[in-house]
Amino acid sequence: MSHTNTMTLTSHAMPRDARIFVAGHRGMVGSAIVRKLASEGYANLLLRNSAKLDLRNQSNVESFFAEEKPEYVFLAAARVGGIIANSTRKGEFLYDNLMIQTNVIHNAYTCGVKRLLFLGSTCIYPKLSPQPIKEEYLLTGTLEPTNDAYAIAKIAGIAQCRSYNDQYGTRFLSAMPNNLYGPNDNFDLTSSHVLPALIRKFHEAKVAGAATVTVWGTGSPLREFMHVDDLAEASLFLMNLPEDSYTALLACQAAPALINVGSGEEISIADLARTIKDIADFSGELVFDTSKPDGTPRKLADSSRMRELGWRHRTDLRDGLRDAYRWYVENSCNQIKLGNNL
Ligand code: GFB
Repeated sequence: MSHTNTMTLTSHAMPRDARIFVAGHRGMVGSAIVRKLASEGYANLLLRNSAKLDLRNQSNVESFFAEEKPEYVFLAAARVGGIIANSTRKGEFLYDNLMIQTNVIHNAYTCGVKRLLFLGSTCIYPKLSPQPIKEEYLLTGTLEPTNDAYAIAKIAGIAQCRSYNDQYGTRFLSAMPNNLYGPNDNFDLTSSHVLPALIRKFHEAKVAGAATVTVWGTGSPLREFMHVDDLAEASLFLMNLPEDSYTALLACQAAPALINVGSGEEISIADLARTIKDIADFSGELVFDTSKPDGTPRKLADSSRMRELGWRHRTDLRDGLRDAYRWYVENSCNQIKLGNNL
């Protein structure tokens, strides 16, 4: 925790009583946004779980917007998952994400939502993009095949926000975070991302007195990680940007209405595994299963636009990993759940 994100303290586009819809509020990202909104005094939050409101259903979403009339929307609902879920369930990742975002973004337009923040991931950028990845590299090369269905859906969402801004004058912004972790992460080993998977694997191996833990792939890919509370803070920061800064982001010629939100904290999968091994106090060995895919070799976001606006992440990776490990141990009995934020 090293600095103050001053702009969040001095200007607020969203009044404290604004009607704010957090789509996907039970997922890791949505729940972090709800915590942050609540801590800042926003009391008029519109929250629906998927049993009450299936965001893939056009008429349900239409009725919800017509009845509740949200003024601001954080679109954190998505079908998400790690490398194996992404590569083996492409139909679900494409269909669910396209349906959710199409319905929410369209109804945000028809109901006159003032600002909408659409969240995706840095896997939307080309597999072999120059590093660090600037927003304008979108659609300049071939996607990583293990997550191309998810990426294509998210790119469609970015295009929808841009197209609606152009044609209808909406003020919708897309933010692309790097690999996130934190409370309410998905710890199911078949569908989770690497960080929660390793936390669970090392903890269970320690408890069982196992000799080894298996890490997928070669361990050489680099990933940039950020605590989800930092993304939640960035999301409010963007939603509360003063009008001129927000307008400049939407109008940015190189990459309109698109901004990266990263920490710059990059680490190889092997080093991540060693760090979590340490934190979990596991004394056995690592085994690399190279029959599993590595995915993209590197995806370090260039987050200089966020920094120029005055935002920086707060949580150092090692501190964040310790917190995430503690959270898992305290919640592991009831938090092993399936991988989606619907
Ligand atoms: O986090 P992860 O599943 O997804 O995997 P991506 C990152 C790297 O960690 C890959 C390795 O090289 C994995 O092979 N890895 C090692 C493991 N051990 C494990 C393990 O036990 N579980 C998992 N899951 N990985 C996803 C995309 O890409 O990242 C999504 O598929 C999204 O679309 C998300 O962008 C943020 O970082 O490769």
